Amino acid sequence: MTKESHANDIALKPQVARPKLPPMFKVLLLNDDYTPMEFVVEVIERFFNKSREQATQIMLKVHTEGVGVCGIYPQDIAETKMNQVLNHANASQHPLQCTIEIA
Ligand code: TYC
Repeated sequence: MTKESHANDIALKPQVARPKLPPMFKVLLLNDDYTPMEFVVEVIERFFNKSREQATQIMLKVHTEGVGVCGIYPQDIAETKMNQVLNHANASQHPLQCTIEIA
């Protein structure tokens, strides 16, 4: 048997196609005592593409429980959305806080 044919006899483990998914990040809103509810609902509608009804539910969850998830995205998109929320809140002089956390 030649060296080449022997090399070809080594059994290879059947490879399964497992396309690697990117790590996902939750974008969280935090409650505070000053940001108007209406402003928070508009933020969730605008930056997280939620309906008025969905945005209201998320806002109320944050208001009552202290924190709520607005969406889950790959890291670069999650960071962009967090920064958009923080820039808009700062420009509007509201103390609304937004953060990201690995899902
Ligand atoms: N707690 C605020 C109020 O009573 C409303 C609010 C909800 C603020 C969600 C921030 O992420 C927040 N006006």
